[in-house]
Amino acid sequence: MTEAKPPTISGVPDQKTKTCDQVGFYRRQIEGPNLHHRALLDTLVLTEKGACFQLLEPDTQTRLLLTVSPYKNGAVRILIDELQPIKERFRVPDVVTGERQCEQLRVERQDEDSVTLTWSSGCHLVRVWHFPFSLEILCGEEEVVTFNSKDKLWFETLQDPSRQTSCSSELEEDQAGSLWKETFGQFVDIKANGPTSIGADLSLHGFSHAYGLPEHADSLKLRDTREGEPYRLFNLDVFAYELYSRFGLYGSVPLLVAHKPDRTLGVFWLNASETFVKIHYTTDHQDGQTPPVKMRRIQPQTDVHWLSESGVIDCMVLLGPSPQQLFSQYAQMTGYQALPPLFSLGYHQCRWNYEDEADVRAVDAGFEHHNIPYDMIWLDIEHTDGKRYFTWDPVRFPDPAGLQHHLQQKNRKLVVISDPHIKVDPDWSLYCEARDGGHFVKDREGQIYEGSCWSGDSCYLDFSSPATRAWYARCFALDKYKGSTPSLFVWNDMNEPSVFSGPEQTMPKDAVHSGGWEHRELHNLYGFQQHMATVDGLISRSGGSERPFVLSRSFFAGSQRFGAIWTGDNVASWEYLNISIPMLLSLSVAGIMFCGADVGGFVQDPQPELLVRWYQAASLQPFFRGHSANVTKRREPWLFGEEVTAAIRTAIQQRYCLLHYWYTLFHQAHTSGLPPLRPLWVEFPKEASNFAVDNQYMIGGALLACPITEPGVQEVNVLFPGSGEDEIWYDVHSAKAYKGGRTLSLPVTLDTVPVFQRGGSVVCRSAGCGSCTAELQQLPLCLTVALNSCGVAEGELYLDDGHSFSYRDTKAFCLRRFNMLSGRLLCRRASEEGVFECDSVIQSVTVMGVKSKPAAVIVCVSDTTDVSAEFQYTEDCSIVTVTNLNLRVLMDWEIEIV
Ligand code: NBV
Repeated sequence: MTEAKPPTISGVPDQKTKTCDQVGFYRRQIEGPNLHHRALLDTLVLTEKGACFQLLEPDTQTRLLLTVSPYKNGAVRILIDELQPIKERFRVPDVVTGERQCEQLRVERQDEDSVTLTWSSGCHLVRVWHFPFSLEILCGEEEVVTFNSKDKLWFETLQDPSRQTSCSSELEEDQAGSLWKETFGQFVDIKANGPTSIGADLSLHGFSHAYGLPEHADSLKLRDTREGEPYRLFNLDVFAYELYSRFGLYGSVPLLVAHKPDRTLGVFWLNASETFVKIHYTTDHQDGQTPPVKMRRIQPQTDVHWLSESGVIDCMVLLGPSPQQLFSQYAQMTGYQALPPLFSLGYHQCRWNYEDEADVRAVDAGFEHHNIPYDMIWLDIEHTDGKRYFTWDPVRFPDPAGLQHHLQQKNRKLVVISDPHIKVDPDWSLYCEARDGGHFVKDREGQIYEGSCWSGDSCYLDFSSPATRAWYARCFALDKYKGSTPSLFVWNDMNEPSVFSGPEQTMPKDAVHSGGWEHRELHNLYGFQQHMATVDGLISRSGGSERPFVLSRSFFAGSQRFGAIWTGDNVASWEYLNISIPMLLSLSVAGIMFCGADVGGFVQDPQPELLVRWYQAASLQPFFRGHSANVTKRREPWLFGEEVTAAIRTAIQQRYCLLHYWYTLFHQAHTSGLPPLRPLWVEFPKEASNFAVDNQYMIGGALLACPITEPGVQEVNVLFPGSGEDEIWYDVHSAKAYKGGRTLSLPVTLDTVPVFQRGGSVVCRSAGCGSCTAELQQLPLCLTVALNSCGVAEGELYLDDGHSFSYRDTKAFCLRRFNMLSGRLLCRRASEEGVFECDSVIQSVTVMGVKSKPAAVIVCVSDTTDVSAEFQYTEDCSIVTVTNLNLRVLMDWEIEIV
């Protein structure tokens, strides 16, 4: 039996992952001959799916079929496959949702050099050049994107394996990379289909900022990769990952978002095999040559070169032009963010491991005792019987249902880990069921693949199979999962998948999945599909009525539909706290919006100051969980003395007070695709000075967060975006107003987290924080109205039961809008839809930016007579606070400041 230990746990990353030049297909494409494709324009056919034509590469006589499909939502899909493959090539399933409606294409011009196609009443054009082949997308007069502008199109066609013998001796170890067999250390990868790689380049005209492509521990703005490694998208378990690196981490989203003042653009490369992305920013014609007329384009330019190991070229260009439209186009393609249950937006307390039931109860009591709100407590792998997921250690957790009831009485929940590796144990019914049901991945010989992980020798569930997913989902049924109750939720870890005995600590690429597909085809989809199955399981166990909560470490494009993800095994250091911000912003830009980093750092012990700063930062991020490794010291918030406890308590309490705002932002994400966490350029798209900022961000459209991520800080530089004349920012604690368009150095203490509310917004908070979200839902609300320079402000509040699907099934929700204009604040319905009964009341309204003391404040509730309200005016910060209101959120009312 293999010992269940990962290859390193020392905190020092070791060199077991590949660099790009250790990857055969990458070398082949980079070092390979230049191929010059021709578009055979006379093969053009227009169908309801778009325009199809053939491409020919004369040297290799490769014939490809290109389909270009403009969609009604402003996306253009470029799909290239072999014209006549000897067998089907892999196409990524389950990611792109729903049927797309294609625009009707018309030929506008055609000659022997090019054909110009148009749609959308002539506003958009696609021009295809015969030789060298390139495809330009134009919006009006503006050339936005050119596909194959650098002639990097690469397509290794499937070959008859019988050719393998003749080729292997000459080519096996040569410079061009191994075609049928590749070795890495002691690992041998046998390629049943030989070389299958693909690649293409796109030039993005006028752009000099690109983002997205998670997951990497690096800056928000993607770097020019001419120096160093390209960005690698290959899901791996990397303990204590290296910082400022382009090596792949746990998840991948092949979406690159480029932004310039008048356009946001996306390139979505739908491929789940190992992928590299090279980025090259050009500011002007650096080679000093004047380009030919056909090539005369706006500078700067961003060239993006995608290289993947297999599959087809499936590339979607999302044309924006606004950031909002881009996010909506991407969400229409890959799905909207799931609306999380409200409790999952609260604070989560985790540790590897809480030892036993008594330990969990004691930690739970600690939160009560120290008056710190929280919603969910987590159990790691040791809660199981010998790392058999879906079981409980009989000694440490003899009464798991009793434990869940205990927590549930206080409206708190338990989360347990469920990894994808299944212990080889013929005496365990779950293993036998999976084996007999054909639910495990096979090796290249057709035997069940065995690797080692926490449970020792293990098999890996084949989540690519719908039957396996259905079987796995059923494992979460309350009657099947002994000791589970409806208040138990799930965490999928190690799902890259992590295989201690595998190459790069993952599954060999020649392992075989259902349908005979090699693992190489779908590697980056493994965690996504486990997440998908787990979510189905939780939904089904409630008969479809309750929203699930599942955290996954691995992810792919579309994982936002399932739940939350976190950034894995970070380290308790200031650098990791610092990098968590760009990492979460990159995830958010790429649609993975419910994301967070382990508070305090998973590996090693944080100093108290770091722990406090981490709590403060994470309380302003979507998924908020404290977690620590087994070998670290215990770090529940009350273990570091009263000053630290108080600071952590304040951070968590403030998070709870703001939860209605977060929940409203998640409703917005769920319906519009806009992420709750936004880089500054999303809200201030015209201000180039903020395009590379990644230590500050917006929470929704109203709050500017500047977490402190350095030790001993007494002053912090805050960039206030917006134009100085019009933009006003109010400190959320002191109400002090600052003008936009400048950077100021502001004093801070250990208790300070600089957060500012944008003039023009209305934010809803709760009057208290409660001990968990269920209590919070009972509390009255307070509005903070931040006036802009015209005395105007607006905001929304979304409410529903916080846990079920009735918001969707019976429209049991309400969306209210608050509008302040000419001294009158109106509360009205923001959506025609929605019938939700609730007693929530607005208890107080604070208006910031009121220049002089009002004579009176009058409240008018529909159909009743006006009454004067109690108010205070604070002159030095120009605030009016109206108290004792008790205005029902569901009613229409007005408050007039006279
Ligand atoms: O299950 C143990 C840990 C878990 O606590 C952590 O959050 C995961 O990222 N898990 C990784 C496995 C081992 C890490 C060394």
